[in-house]
Amino acid sequence: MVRLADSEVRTREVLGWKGLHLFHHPISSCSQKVRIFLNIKGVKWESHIVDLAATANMDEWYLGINPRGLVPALVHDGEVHIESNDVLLHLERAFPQPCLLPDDQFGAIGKLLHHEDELHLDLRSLSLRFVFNPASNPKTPEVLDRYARSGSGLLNGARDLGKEEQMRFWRNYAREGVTDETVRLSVARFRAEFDELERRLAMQFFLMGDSLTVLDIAWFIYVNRLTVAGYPVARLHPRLHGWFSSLQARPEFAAEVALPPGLAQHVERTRALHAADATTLVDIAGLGPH
Ligand SMILES: N[C@@H](CCC(=O)N[C@@H](CS)C(=O)NCC(=O)O)C(=O)O
Repeated sequence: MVRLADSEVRTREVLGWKGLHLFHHPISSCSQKVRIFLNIKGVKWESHIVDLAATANMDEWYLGINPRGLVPALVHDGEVHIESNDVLLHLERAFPQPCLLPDDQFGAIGKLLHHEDELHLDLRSLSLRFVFNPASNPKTPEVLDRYARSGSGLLNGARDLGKEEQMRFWRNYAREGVTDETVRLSVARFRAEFDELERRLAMQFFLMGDSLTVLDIAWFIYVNRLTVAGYPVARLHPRLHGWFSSLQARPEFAAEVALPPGLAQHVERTRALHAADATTLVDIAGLGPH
């Protein structure tokens, strides 16, 4: 579990905060995951939006809460928890009802969540190219330098490799954007995972059996983002699509993934431009019907 030692929280004021405070962003997939979880648990929390487009996550103040500069981050009665899956594990302990992580599935779900987290940079690459498609890169060299210099760079007393991974990702993105080769690799990784989920759903209604668990919430978010990016989930993984649609019909899920109208239009425009020169996700990854 990634809980910061109090001495590592440089934005000291949050140590005195009572209750649940979530630092998040409406469109961030990991934030959506935690918000759906909180909706299902029915607990009250206070919202602190971190403006990712304005790179507020790379400011000294926020790095004093999450030294990796990522959302979400949770402050619970003055304790700082980062990494969305660890936040969920903490919340499950604090609010056990309704149960989303049965004791007898703790190990298996933990492993599968770790697996999901490993695909996060693939999700980000595909989102950048096919969903956000920014006109210019908000992570300018100045912002990245500030990010590198700010914050402790330490987590639980050790040099934080997580921040270094973020630096590598953004420096690479500044150099070459998201290349076709990256698209192909990332899509192939998702396709393999989705095939595995499709197999699971042949035998059961939810990913771990007959009850909804945190694993369904985690993968729902990824399937949602890939669908928005243009991945043909319904055609390639019909059972996964059915599972996704049934979750999407629930208000606790739907409310958190609804695209703001401005972004929905932007995605449509991007899709039309890509379709015109045969550079949609389906075109590049070779997923078209042959
Ligand atoms: N492994 C992390 C990943 C968090 C992450 O990458 N969050 C994204 C939003 S979904 C973020 O904060 N990106 C920072 C940025 O865009 O600069 C977690 O699960 O919390």
